[in-house]
Amino acid sequence: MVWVLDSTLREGEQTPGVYFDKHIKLAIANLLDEIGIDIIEAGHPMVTPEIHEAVKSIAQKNYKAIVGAHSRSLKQDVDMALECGVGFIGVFYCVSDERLNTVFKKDLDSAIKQITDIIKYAKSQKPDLLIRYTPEDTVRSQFENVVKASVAAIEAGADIISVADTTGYMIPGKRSMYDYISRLKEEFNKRNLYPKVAVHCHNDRGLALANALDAYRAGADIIDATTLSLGERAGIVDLAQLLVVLTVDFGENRWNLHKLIDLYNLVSKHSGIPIPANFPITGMNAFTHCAGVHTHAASINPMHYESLSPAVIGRERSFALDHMSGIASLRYALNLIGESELDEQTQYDILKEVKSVGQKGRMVDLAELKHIVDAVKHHLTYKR
Ligand code: HCA
Ligand code: CU
Repeated sequence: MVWVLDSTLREGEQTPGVYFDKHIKLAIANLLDEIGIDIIEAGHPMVTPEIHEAVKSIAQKNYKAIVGAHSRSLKQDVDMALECGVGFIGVFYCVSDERLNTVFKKDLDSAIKQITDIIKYAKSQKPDLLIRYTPEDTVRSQFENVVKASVAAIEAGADIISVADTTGYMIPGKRSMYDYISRLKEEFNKRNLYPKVAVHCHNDRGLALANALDAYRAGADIIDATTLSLGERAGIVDLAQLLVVLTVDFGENRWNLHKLIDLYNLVSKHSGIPIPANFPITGMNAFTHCAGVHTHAASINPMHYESLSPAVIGRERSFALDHMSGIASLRYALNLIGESELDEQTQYDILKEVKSVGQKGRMVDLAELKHIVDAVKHHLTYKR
């Protein structure tokens, strides 16, 4: 059973220009909990007093979900996170030679000391706290450094090691997340260490979900995602896509997927980021058939042009009327507006009008279709 960690409120709020008011953060967290998300990463309390306040109020909601905070490997960050009452804390520290030499100006051993001191401290303050250590930019860091820091972190009390593809660098079959996770787990197991392994995949190459599924295949225990794929740059794994694939294709059937649309509408409205019309699962067109050949076959049996049922997330399929439409789509739509009795010539006259509206780059909805039907009927009586 894999856990899903949602980071809409932490990684997602790092999307340029995105800010959620405290009451919106709470509403988002409520929906995440109703969906059945395992861990809600609620924010990095040290960043602003508003985030601090929000993490605290989310942590006090008594959700089924574990509420977590993000934290640098610094005592003041950990103290603030603990003060919020969270059950999970994610500390991160990059251990690549390049970052150590040019940014932190520290050697690996002193970095590891800082990481392990902070983990021991956090654990001593709250023994049942779930602690994740992330060697940021894991996959581009020297593997030996990652292993050394992670092993030390586990021995200091970390429960979860997260493999972060911070820059969306991995490629299935080439720089494989499957291989990376397998090798890392081997290193742990060799030392009789069995931490949970998490994966955090950025989408810079559009491969975040593919890499996350590669990690899952290698036995990752936790997958990070955000609503609408929000996050730094191109964001991370999209939550709805992840949950639907895990449910439909991998039998991980634990989530209330019917709440996803409410979540996406809420997040889209308050982030100012529209849901692209062709976004998988939640986009307006995700279950809309258009070309005549498609609608004809799909109206006989949707499986001809669908490998996912819209019912999985409580949506309905639709058939678009535009310049691509054929008589089958039109008849289907005419049925829906109670106009199934029109003679064939009239139907073709209506189709001609629909196509001419479509050629202007617009779709005809059912309300407009009624007007077209009325106009065509009127024209016929007038002509006779
Ligand atoms: C960040 C970078 C991060 C951290 C992930 C983690 C990443 O914004 O701090 O702490 O698990 O992509 O590496 O999101
Ligand atoms: Cu990230």
